[in-house]
Amino acid sequence: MQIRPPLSVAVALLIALLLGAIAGAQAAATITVSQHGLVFNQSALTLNKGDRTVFTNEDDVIHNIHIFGPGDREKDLGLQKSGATLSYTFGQPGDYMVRCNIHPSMRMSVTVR
Ligand SMILES: [Cu+2]
Repeated sequence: MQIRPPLSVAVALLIALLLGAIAGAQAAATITVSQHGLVFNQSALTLNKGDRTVFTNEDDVIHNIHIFGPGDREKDLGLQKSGATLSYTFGQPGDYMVRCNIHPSMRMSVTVR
């Protein structure tokens, strides 16, 4: 004769597995990077794939964020007026360089894991 666990035990195990899977999945974060005094407030940033970065322009001048990623991937976020915010989601793991096209000394590195 086969011994079978009661259905309630099987359901409880299934729920525990599902909750574990949900807890293990990392929610995407939003990180704010400010541009103030012609510098990024962080020189190096480590993010998880899918995290969103919000760039704020706290200067009185226009900036132009340009992102260079792995595999010659690049993205020009365009002109950013004083007080404006732009966001970018780093979708692929790798090493990125972020700079301002107008002020080339403004640079930061981003590592996406
Ligand atoms: Cu700039």
